[in-house]
Amino acid sequence: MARNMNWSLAEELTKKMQEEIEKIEKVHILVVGKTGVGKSTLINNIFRERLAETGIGQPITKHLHKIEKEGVPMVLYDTRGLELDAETQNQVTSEIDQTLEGMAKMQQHMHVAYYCINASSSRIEDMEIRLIEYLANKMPVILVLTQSIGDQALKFEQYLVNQNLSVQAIIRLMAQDYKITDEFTIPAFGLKELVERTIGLLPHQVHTAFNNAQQIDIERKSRAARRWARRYTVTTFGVGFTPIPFSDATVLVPMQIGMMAHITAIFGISMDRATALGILGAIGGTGSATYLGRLIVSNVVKFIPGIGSVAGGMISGTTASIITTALAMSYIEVLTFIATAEAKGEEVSPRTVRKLMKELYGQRLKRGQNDPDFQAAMADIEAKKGPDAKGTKEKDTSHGVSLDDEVEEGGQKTRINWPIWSFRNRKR
Ligand SMILES: Nc1nc2c(ncn2[C@@H]2O[C@H](COP(=O)(O)OP(=O)(O)O)[C@@H](O)[C@H]2O)c(=O)[nH]1
Ligand SMILES: [Mg+2]
Repeated sequence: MARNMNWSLAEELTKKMQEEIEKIEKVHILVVGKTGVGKSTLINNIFRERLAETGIGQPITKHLHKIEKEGVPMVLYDTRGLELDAETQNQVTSEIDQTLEGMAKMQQHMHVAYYCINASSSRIEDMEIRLIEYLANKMPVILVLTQSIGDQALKFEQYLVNQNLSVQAIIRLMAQDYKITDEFTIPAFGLKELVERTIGLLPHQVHTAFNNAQQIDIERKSRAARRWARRYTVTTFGVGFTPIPFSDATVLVPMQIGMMAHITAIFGISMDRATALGILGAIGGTGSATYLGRLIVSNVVKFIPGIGSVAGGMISGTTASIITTALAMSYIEVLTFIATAEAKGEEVSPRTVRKLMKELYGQRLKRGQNDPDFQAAMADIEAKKGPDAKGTKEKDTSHGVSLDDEVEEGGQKTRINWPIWSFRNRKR
């Protein structure tokens, strides 16, 4: 089999992944705090890709650095050399003003600021309070107590709560395991709470970007991807899906490539071509699209119980949706596995990915119509078709690819009930 053919399909998949990422509206986050408090450590641990080390850092003003990385739909603004003398503070605030103005011209917003204070310092200077108040007039601010240890940090937090600062939350955390002695290490904590609070404050249109960039709540990434995949199946194979002629099964291939690319973008993971190739290999696609199309019919379909052969030379909508659901959901399981390993700093070989994908996809195909995810999608389709279709149609899914992150599977809202920052004092 021509090896470059394999590569070309893998290349197409990774190219589509990039295109999907580029469609996501970026989230902009400002990280403020004195040198050494732990801003870089926070950034490297909360977001994937160790951004503070590997991202492209670019000075935009004397004290502000912009950190970006291709494939991560986020822009970080990191303060450097922040001292709290009056002069530096004036400089910093005017630099932030200037940056915000520049962003406004490009219809961008600073969505949230993390103001970082080292918890063990146990004090906050007047200058810092002024800086926080200044920021809070421009954007929602979360006060992050870094390197928090024990009662001392707890007391400091209590003290800060009593200060009634204009912040949306105060979060104590340890961004990275902290070794005290050879025998004793304080494990990292608090990052998940920071992720939740942040999402509660972010405007809806950048939830996808933030969820993509964070590496703390993998479950949330997986949920968002599953939600999208389920809707995708419903809208693609729902009302009026016509059976595909046997010979045209190749139409499924570009569709599935597109679907996998979209899932990757929602989930947020960087995938190299070797891994993409492993995944395609696992689903039978180590050849051209035509080859994969034939495989879908001759190999995949025979796995699915109760279908066996392809009746009348056609693949039914049901069969196509079993295949699609199996592919989407097993793919998300594989991404979950990779992301979990990567968050722990472990690498996953393309071989392992290929093996896992093959196993999970095969399991789902064998379950066929008994796969719970397939049944859930079918239930959604029935609900859409039913006589009470009006009642269930409160959400327009006609475009099918909403990136909505708020409606949980099962329909409950998960939005955190956190006070929404009001644009008070905003005169412009
Ligand atoms: N173990 C551990 N060390 C931390 C943490 N936060 C900061 N540090 C340490 O504090 C020092 C300064 O942190 P850094 O992130 O570079 O601070 P920045 O100047 O605000 O970016 C580094 O040596 C870090 O290892 C943390 O959460 N855990
Ligand atoms: Mg730093």
